[in-house]
Amino acid sequence: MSIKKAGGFPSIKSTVLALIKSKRVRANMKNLLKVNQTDGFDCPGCAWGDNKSGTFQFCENGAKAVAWESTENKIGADFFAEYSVTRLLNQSDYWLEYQGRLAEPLKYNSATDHFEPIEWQQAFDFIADKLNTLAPNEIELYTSGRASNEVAYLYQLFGRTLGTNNFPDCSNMCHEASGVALNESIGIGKGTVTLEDFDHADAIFVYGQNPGTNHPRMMNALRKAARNGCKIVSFNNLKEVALERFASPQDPVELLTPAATEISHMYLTPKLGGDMAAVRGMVKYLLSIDTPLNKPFIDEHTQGLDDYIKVVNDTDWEQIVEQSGLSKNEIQQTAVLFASSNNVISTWAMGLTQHKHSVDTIREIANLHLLFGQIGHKGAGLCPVRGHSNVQGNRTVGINEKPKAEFIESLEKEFGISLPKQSGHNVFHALKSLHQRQSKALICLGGNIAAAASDSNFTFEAVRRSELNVHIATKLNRSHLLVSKDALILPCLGRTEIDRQKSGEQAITVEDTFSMVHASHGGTEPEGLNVKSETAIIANIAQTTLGDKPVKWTWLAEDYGRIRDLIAKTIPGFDNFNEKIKQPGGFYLGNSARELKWNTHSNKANFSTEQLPDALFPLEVTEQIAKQKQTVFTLQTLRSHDQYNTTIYGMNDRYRGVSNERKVLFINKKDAKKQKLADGDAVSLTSIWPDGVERKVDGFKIKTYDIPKGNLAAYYPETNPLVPLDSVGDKSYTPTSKSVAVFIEKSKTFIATH
Ligand SMILES: Nc1nc2c(c(=O)[nH]1)N[C@H]1C(S)=C(S)[C@@H](COP(=O)(O)OP(=O)(O)OC[C@H]3O[C@@H](n4cnc5c(=O)[nH]c(N)nc54)[C@H](O)[C@@H]3O)O[C@H]1N2
Ligand SMILES: Nc1nc2c(c(=O)[nH]1)N[C@H]1C(S)=C(S)[C@@H](COP(=O)(O)OP(=O)(O)OC[C@H]3O[C@@H](n4cnc5c(=O)[nH]c(N)nc54)[C@H](O)[C@@H]3O)O[C@H]1N2
Ligand SMILES: [Mo]
Repeated sequence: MSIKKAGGFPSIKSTVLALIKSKRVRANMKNLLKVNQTDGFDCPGCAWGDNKSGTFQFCENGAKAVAWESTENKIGADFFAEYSVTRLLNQSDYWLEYQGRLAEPLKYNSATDHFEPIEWQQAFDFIADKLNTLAPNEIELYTSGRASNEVAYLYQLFGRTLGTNNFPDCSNMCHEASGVALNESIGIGKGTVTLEDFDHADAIFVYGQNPGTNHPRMMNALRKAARNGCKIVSFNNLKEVALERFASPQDPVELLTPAATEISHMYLTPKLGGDMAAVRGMVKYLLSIDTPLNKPFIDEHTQGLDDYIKVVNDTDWEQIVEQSGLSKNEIQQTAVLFASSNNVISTWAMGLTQHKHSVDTIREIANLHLLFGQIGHKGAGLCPVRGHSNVQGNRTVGINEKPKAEFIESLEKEFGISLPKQSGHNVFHALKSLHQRQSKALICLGGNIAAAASDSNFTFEAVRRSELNVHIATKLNRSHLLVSKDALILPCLGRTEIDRQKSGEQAITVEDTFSMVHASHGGTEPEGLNVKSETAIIANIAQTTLGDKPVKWTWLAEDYGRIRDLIAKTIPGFDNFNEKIKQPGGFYLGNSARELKWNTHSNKANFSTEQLPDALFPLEVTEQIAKQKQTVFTLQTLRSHDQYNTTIYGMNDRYRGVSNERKVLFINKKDAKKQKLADGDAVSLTSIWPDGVERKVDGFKIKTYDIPKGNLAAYYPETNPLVPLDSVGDKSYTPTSKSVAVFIEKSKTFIATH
């Protein structure tokens, strides 16, 4: 069935179903009313901002996240006595998390192959003893972007005091390319706009992003803008229904009738990886018709224009059209719209960041903004829309394998110790190092590194080879089960729960996509759970490992305000931190580029001057593709409507018309016909990479779809076995999850798909 609009009544229905599934309808109704409210908690869903207006501030997918965390189901000693690790490994990701909240600390017993309960202090002693036998560079400290500022700050201080900058984090697989690109172009790795700017834009360009599913609250901003006459231009490889027509669940007419708001004024479907060519084409056209550039802005604030213009002139239209997959006419129309608008915002997400040439693509968008001075004024700017709810805050407070020298100096001054300055490991280097057994301990502050990272066979083995694995988590997942020797699971409080420490109830803080920092207080009791807060867990591990060096860790965790005082002393922008979070809505951290201050080497905003890439893939892969007998496609791996990254809430992808299925392969009708495939046929996918390793997944069902010829789409994490670990973005090391070279074959045997 084709879906005509996103949002509307089915969203409400799906919200209610999620509450029922949690078996705590009443408590979670209460929870939902507290989401993103001044006295409530920050939605554990995405990092979109909110205006704390007093009306509903949650969306269908935020409700799923809340209900998933705040479930009645629990797993503890009995569950783990029943299931061996080997048995659990045979279960799906969905099944593992669905069993419920992790209810007590556990340690793996390799003799019995079961996790068994352990006392908290024994767990801390065990971890400390092991860490104290290792060299600092043998320890990997992973973070997923849900951790609060307070725990993230303690965590980085702990790692650095141990002597390492090995902080692989989910950003490495996510918006790393945005950070690298924006730092080089405008001197700060964050977006320059605020939520309010969306009310003042007269054009919004949305690249490679599916907000209807992944940032549903962004749909409210887009809907409002569209209704006010703002022109929205979507660049997306797929026709995502929410970007076409959206019905607000808060508007009675749109809720109950077929009415909806048309979101996109123009909708372009470039080929995978074709956005840089599209934007280059826009600039080329505008230069060719002598469009007046913003000369005063360019002269005062930028450098490198002449070289950029030369590169643009040297790029020919043939290459632009071929690589973008768009017509010259489409490109010209969007260009005119950009240049004729007073205030333009560009937003993007994984469709831009997970390619080989992602950094150059994002810099090309920055170039376009610089040409017209579309940055640093109301309603204009660059907006990478972040994923995890506090992934941006984690970076701000020091989760970074390549810390800036000033930050390390500031910590050294405050704590009177010497800290490591050389770069540590990102996810790519951490997995390589674990695989080579050079790293020996993996501590995970949340997340699911094994399922989230690419090249599943290699990655699973890398995690399994670690001598010590420590997972601080709310729900059981695959990473916890990849054990050989010593492994511990330390269960923690979730965002929705009350966090009591010695000084009383605690608030944590988070930073959204718009650099707004605010407090979050959980509201429900963690009934029947022997859990600790993440902050308390990290403080105890640090205290047991390091003693009071350089701080009394557990004393800090008795009152999170003490941690915030340290953040205020060592990180710019946080003065009076404890006072400022009392303001409703929190406070704005500021953004240098928005103020037209450029923290780059040149002290100016820099035009980038890169050629278009010769191909989406490295030369060796391109050569191999040329020799291939089968037709080679480019596959993107993406999210369904019923998942949060590796957490699978259900088997439907409502907006794309998929139900009860996750192993689906979206393919153009003509491509399917050529391959003699029909809807429902089962196929295998094999990726192409020049290392002789077979990377294959099987049992994916064909679904013909509106997608450019030569491109495919399928869900992650099921497709992660196909993404070679070495296939990463230039300068960013982000896995190229949106461009994998693959060929398809009919499945030889019937395979049950879930
Ligand atoms: N409910 C829910 N919310 C989430 C998440 C979740 O899993 N579930 N994940 C969170 C996280 S960590 C993140 S990073 C974000 C992710 O948010 P998104 O980036 O929206 O996530 P994806 O599903 O990867 O979608 C990528 C989109 O880009 C398009 N695309 C892919 N390749 C290209 C390309 O080359 N060019 C163009 N123009 N388009 C392309 C795809 O068709 C798709 O619409 O969402 C966050 N919010
Ligand atoms: N092929 C492919 N791979 C991708 C992507 C893609 O688009 N395609 N996207 C990438 C992106 S953008 C990202 S961000 C990464 C995500 O990588 P991760 O952040 O590592 O993965 P998540 O699935 O978000 O982590 C889910 C787990 O977090 C734990 N958890 C949930 N809430 C809490 C909490 O409050 N505290 C703690 N301590 N633990 C909690 C639960 O145990 C749950 O199982 O995946 C990346 N991988
Ligand atoms: Mo992400």
